Amino acid sequence: MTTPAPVSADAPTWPEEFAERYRALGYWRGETFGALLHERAAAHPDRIAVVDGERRWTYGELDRRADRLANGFAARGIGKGDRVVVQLPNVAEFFEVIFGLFRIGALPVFALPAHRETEIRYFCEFTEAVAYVIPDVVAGFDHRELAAKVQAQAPALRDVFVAGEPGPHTPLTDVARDDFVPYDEPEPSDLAFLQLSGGSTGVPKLIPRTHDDYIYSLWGSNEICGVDEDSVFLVVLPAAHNFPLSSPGSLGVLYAGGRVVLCPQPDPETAFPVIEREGVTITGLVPPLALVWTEAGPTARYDLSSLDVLLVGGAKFSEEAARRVRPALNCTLQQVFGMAEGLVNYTRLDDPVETIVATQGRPISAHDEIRVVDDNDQDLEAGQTGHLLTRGPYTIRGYWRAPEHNKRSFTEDGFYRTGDVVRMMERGHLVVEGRAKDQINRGGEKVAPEEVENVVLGHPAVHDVSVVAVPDAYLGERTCAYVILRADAEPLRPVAIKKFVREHGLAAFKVPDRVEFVDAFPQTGIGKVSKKDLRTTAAADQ
Ligand code: OOB
Repeated sequence: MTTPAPVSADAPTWPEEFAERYRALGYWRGETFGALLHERAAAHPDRIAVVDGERRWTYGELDRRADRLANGFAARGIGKGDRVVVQLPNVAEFFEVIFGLFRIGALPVFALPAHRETEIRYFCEFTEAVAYVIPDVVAGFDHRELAAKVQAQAPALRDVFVAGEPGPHTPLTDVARDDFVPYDEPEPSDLAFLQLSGGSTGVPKLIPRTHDDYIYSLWGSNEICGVDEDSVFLVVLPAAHNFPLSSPGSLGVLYAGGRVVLCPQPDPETAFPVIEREGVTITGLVPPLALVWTEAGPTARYDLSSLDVLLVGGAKFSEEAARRVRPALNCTLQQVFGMAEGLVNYTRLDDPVETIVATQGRPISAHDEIRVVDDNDQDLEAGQTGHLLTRGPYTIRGYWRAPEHNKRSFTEDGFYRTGDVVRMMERGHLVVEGRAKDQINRGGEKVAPEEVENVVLGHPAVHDVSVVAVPDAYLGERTCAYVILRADAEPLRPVAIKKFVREHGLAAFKVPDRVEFVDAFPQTGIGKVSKKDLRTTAAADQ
């Protein structure tokens, strides 16, 4: 039995003996994000770091921009440990903002572009964020209006910074300043940011990652994915998500001194010309997009020959689809099975084809501890299917400010209960067989049924609701809400429920794809709603 992780006010962390071990092994190198950008910029100031359309920032320029924002943030009283919600699309400003915050030890909270009022208000209130960084208008949605609404409700939120036309808020360009403003620098063992969990409960959980642990996952990934200073990485998925950020992602590529190219939209019509123009060598996609790309590849009018490695993950990639990648795009497929809580598995570039197409890879680290257990936490024999538990040098020991939830999500000796059901092959590769957590994986976008149910229950005509996954050929899963109306309610059309959820301010990917009205739910032996039976009905009724 190991000593329990020390519990800080905000989150449990690694017990000292583990921290010492990870340092002694050379995994935790004592680096911080702020300092490493300085070093890269000093070593190769003129090399291109970030490309966004016509904008090309060298390492020197990115470093100067991050410095100027760090000064500006500090001048506005933002400091070490303060939370700042960052919700930017795939634009260059994303990098100057996060490195500016890293430098002063303030913690970006990585919201996704799809998040709306409900999620953003929760992030701002729960983290007591002091600032919120937004674009102006994206795809017709005005983030400045959303920010104004949220600011009226979140007392700690002093500043809204806008990359673009500021409206009533502060333009990011006004924040930057050349004169040095003193600030406290973070330690490598300090928190660097808060990521979001896909979640299986009513509200998303926040994932506290340190400089030490995250940087290890970056260079560990770089070695496995063949990333070096010649790599050109295309950010296709939302930049703030853990997969395009760190597996090996934009931050891995910046660590290696390579080039990050931002893609505004993920479709082949947008991405393929960028691949040709910028000589992109590596990128990462969720399975539905990988399907679209492999269909478009053979007849593409663009030269995709620079593309070496295509990472696919976030949800299960079918073996059938995986086999199509090389013939269609003439590159090596690398499956990635990761989670923002930590553990990331990759198939290796030199694995046999059968391993690449039929498994979801093996862990980054020899010190990622993997257990596959039954319902009673008993270890299973190799090759048997069970619950995946993990502990290691870049897997968190607890969510941020969630002590009750942590008791359920972690074992006493610090293993994270992933909620994934897996089988381990010889040589340690994992096959994802399913999921035990109540979460819907909509093409890599995670939906917590409980969160959607809570919103639908607020509709005046609704008596009860249960949200389940329906299998889908394209997204893997879609959502279906079974609704029981109140006895005295007028009949409703499905669209009324969808509209209600959207207007409540949930991200569009959480709006139920299907709504079915029923008189009662199937029940389990002890009278609980049987989601299993609902899933079977939903799948049969398609
Ligand atoms: C990535 O991170 P999250 O935090 O959005 O979601 C994690 C969950 C996993 O627990 C698993 O349920 C599912 O997403 N998942 C996969 C998968 N990759 C992720 N399920 C089956 N096959 C796969 N290849 O999704 C994420 C983080 C870093 C790298 C890649 C993905």
